[in-house]
Amino acid sequence: MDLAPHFGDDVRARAFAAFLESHGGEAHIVALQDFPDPDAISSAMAYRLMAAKYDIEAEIVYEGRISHQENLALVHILSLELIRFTDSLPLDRYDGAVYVDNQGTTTRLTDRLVEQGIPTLAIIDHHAPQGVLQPEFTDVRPVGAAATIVTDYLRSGSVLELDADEQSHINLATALVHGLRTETGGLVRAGADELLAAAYLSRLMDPELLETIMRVQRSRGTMDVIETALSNRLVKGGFSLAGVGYLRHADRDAVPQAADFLITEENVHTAICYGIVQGEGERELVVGSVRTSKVTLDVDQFLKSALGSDFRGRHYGGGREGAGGFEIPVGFLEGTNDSDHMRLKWDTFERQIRTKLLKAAGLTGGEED
Ligand SMILES: [Mn+2]
Repeated sequence: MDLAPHFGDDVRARAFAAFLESHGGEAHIVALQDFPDPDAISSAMAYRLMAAKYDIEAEIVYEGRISHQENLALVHILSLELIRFTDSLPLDRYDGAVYVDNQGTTTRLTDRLVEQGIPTLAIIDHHAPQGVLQPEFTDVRPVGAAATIVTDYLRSGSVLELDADEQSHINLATALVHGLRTETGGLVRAGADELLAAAYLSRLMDPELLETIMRVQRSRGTMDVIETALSNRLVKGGFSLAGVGYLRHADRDAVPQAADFLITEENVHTAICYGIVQGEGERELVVGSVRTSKVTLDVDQFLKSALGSDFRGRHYGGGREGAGGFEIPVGFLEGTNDSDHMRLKWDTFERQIRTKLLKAAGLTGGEED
């Protein structure tokens, strides 16, 4: 575990300010992962506000869906402008692309932006280095949240001084605290860097606003997915594996929520939940979420070695400390309504995923039967 502090880095903050200055007056696209979470959303907000200082117009774009009720609340309550990508959005209007809380591997926008020849300007992220894009400015720190990094820029005052009388600054500070909280299990898994960032933001955030964002209940669909995960789970050697079958695109975020719930069981240190999400049109994707409390388990390595990569060498999964996820395209097998065929398809994916995960976990025997 890396114990050196990563918050309070004035050198990086000044480098970020210099980067923005050299791009003054431009239009930037801030590409978020396909299913943006509060860490990504709040960090992108911070980029937008800081960039505005240099007359840079930053638009926050994502291609998937915002499905978690709390995330929707965040967007609505703070009336954030997030753009959902559709083919009618002309990408050539942007001078450059910025990736926040991701390194281009978890957004479908990457390929589109590269194809359009949009230069990769910056990566600000806290996941393990992916090395796919070569940006002009990189700040990848092994901290608990992307919000930690952007808060460090704000703290340094190199770009902009936050003002407690400015509503947009209060909203940003509140959103960043929400990002820090959700990314660290309510600060329970927060490192010193996250706590320093939260302490800095506490002077500006609005607790009532944060409570409003958090006071959102789970949908029926999410409860159903959690119920399925509970009844289907296989507990073995501290691992809890649960396949939940098919789920609607809108319920996609129920998968990490189910994993969050499964890890609360006695003697379980690692919970993995997965299902097949049926997207718009006929797209189908196996999505999975991992949560672990086992400090010696490197989730990123675990998923990469368990699930491997596609023909282009892109890993199906990855992660950070304590959490991770994976996405596997169903590909040629997608798009059928025949119930026998659908059951067979699920059984095949379920068996393959479970076998690979148990093998990587060192729990040989693969299947329970
Ligand atoms: Mn994050």
